[in-house]
Amino acid sequence: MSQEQIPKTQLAAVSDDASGFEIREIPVVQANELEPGRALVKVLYSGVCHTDLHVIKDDWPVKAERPCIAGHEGAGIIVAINDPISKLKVGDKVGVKWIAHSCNQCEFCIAGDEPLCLEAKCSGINAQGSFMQYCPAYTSQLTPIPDNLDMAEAAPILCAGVTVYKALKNSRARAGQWIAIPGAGGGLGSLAVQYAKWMGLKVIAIDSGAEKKKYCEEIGAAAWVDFKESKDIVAAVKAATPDGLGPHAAIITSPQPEAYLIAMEYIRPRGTVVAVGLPPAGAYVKADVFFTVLNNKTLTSSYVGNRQDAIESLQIAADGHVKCRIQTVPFKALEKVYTQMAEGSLVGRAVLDLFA
Ligand code: 8ID
Ligand code: ZN
Repeated sequence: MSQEQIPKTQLAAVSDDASGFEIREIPVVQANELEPGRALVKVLYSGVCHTDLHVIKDDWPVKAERPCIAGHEGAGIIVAINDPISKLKVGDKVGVKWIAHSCNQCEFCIAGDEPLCLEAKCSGINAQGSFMQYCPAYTSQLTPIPDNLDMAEAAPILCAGVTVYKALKNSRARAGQWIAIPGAGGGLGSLAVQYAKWMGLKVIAIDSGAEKKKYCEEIGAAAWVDFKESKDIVAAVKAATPDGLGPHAAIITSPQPEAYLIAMEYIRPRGTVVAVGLPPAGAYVKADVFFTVLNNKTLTSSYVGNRQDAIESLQIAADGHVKCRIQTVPFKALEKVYTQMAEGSLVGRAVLDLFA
């Protein structure tokens, strides 16, 4: 069943409670112990998403089943499989995503809305995620990774990439139009800038600090607004469009609630705000009812993507149209990555090398 020696133990980042996590040795599920419908994935790289930090801090109304192992941008190789129906096989390069499992038979799955499946399992919540060297993953949501895409570069696409790619589709913005991206210097946001540009959109990047400004301009943002320095963000975002009416859409990728209080104001009439960032419980979107109606504005949301979105977003990266700025660090640097993420000093994505 297995072509390579599978060790008995491995390192995993295990969280016992909301105080944090510990990287410790745990058993590896052996090939003959794999449940039906599972593959053992040797995780080579895993991106660190702000979601992982929300999960281990118990930020959200949905809590992890503990002990939990977070991580959902895992790029690895199948080393064993127990699934006679799946076309996947040992040696395949695959991605472990946020949606770890879906039934693929319910109304939502059949319509391509697998993230809404009532039986969905999520990495770190009720399925083991990619912050482990050998992940016993469900085959139902494993995503093939194109051969010509570097595995470390593929990792951030598995959540950040697919999520913003889908959100851009849901924004209804068309080539030539303007889009605002709060959170543009972060993992999701910096990929959103690039997918948006590839789709022919003009981007107003909203984030803070000279390094993020420089990076957003390098990857093609047409305008920049610093949310910490700007006295009037709404006016600055509107002024960035040639007619002063504001962008046609906004994709909110900020993990903090403030960005949700102003976006419905700065989009132009008939514009769309797409909620993506997931601030801690108790965050609200602010929208003036009268002007939302008179100006026909839309508030919508976007939650990761389906299997096809994942395949498409990876292919766009493999074709060289988007490239996440990654900082590859050893597994033991996870704590430091979380600290940098919490203080907002990370540009692009940190990617863990699970075996370094
Ligand atoms: O399916 C989904 N909807 C989905 C999928 C994946 C991730 C949602 N998320 C959520 C995460 O849970 C998190 O809440 O998206 C959010 C962003 O994740 P991320 O991109 O992984 O976070 P990051 O790399 O830390 O980047 C966040 C950026 O936001 C900026 C920060 O400076 C940082 O660059 N930011 C903040 I904090 N407040 C801001 C504000 N008010 C802001 N940018 C603009 N305006
Ligand atoms: Zn994520």
